[in-house]
Amino acid sequence: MTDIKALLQSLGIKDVNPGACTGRWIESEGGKELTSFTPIDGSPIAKVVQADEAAYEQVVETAHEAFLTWRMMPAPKRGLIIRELGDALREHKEALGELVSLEMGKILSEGLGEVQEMIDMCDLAVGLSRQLFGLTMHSERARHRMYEQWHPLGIVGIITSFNFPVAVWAWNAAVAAVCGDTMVWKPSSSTPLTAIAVQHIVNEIMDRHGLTGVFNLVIGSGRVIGERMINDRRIPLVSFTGSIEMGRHVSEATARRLGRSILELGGNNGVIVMDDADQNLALRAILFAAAGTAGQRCTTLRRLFLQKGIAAQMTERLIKAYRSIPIGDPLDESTLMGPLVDEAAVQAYLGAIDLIKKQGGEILYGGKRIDRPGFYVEPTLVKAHPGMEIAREETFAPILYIFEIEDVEEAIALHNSVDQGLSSGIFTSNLYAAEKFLSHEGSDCGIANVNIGTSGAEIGGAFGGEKDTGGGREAGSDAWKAYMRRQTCTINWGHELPLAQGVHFDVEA
Ligand code: UN1
Repeated sequence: MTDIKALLQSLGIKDVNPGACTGRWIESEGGKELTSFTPIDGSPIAKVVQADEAAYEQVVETAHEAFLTWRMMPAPKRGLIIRELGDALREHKEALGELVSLEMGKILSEGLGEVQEMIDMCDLAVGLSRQLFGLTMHSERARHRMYEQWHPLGIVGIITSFNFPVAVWAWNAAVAAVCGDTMVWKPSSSTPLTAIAVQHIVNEIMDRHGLTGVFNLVIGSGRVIGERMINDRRIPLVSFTGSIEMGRHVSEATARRLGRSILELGGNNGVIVMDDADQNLALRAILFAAAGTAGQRCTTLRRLFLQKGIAAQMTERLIKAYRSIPIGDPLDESTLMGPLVDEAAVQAYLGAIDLIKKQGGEILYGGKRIDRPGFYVEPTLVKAHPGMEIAREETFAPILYIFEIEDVEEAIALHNSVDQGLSSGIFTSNLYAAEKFLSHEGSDCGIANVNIGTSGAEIGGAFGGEKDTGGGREAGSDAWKAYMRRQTCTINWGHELPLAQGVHFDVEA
């Protein structure tokens, strides 16, 4: 059994913690207290005094001041600081991973995996710090040189969700930092303690270098602090992870002031299993993608399309496997499915189950709350039909809708018929089906996999989705470009002034 007190202490967390930090912790006299509860049994862990107006102002002012010096440090030197952050995260991996499990409820192996994802991001950002490349172009004018370069942008607002309370911060923070930006992080009010723990780790490194204001934290409600951030002209970019509804609001607010946003919103991810698939492989992938993290990933598998030749057999095997998923305390090593995050999540699950029944879905397995303290529900399998409205929505819980399909064409059409477009997969050994799925006639998602489930993406690729998922990209590939401003430069090193497009404008001068 974990000694919670010792764990919290080792990460710098007190009974009551200030909710704002620039490197120095800021007390908020007018701040309301927020209690963090563990979903394991619903008991309180520790408290945070949320940032008040004055604290928010101080944080943004400091982040702006810090930007003016941070951007002057050469990018590879900024990379060295992120290398130290990666090292510190390696040291704290066990404790921080455990805190993620305690505060958010995912199983320990996934909590540790999340910290690993942060470490991987730091490594990627270190390499990136020497690769913030721009292109050169051939100018159409003689003795002209044309190229583009990337400059730091300013303050990045990072608004994260409870389900990946630390990894998604790292996707943004590690990249933003090497790009020369400073940042203000508003974590989910359900997971303030993991954010405080990360801030303590960051502070130690920045202290060593005599730096403040690069990595900043403000804990407060979306209605107060989130609203301030998205409307704040001093924050040129807001990276938001959360619901489609909130994302639309963030997009509108930032667009109104011609700011930028990176949106990582809801998914309604699907997997197609063809008759020729390796069924064992498919089964394992489906289980992790649908029941892993108790269905609370934006990449969670929610819709399964089984080709008719294997549909009955696969469904039977799934029901059998669902029966044997060990559910319980996420810190217990034998557990594979922990609780939902809170009571509201349980109510949303129960509400969806009601609608499933009303809309003609058949519950094949699960559908009930588990009778124990905390927020546990049964992973649920539903025999669904295409007319079911509820299957078009993202319910953040372990509910998997199963559809039977004739062929790959029908499967892709059904798969693409929802509003969201995050992650997708097909299981097949047929080249035609696999390539069709990956082609522009295929999956309309930001992520498309063959013989792999929908969740558990590596950080090396750009992460994000299309349609109502918001279009943002984070983490690897060239996602860094969103955190910088592009400048196109043309230099005339000759003694003539030719104009582009062959225009003449000759005046005696
Ligand atoms: C999320 O659920 O918001 O691909 C992010 C995955 C993880 C990230 C999920 N690497 O499932």
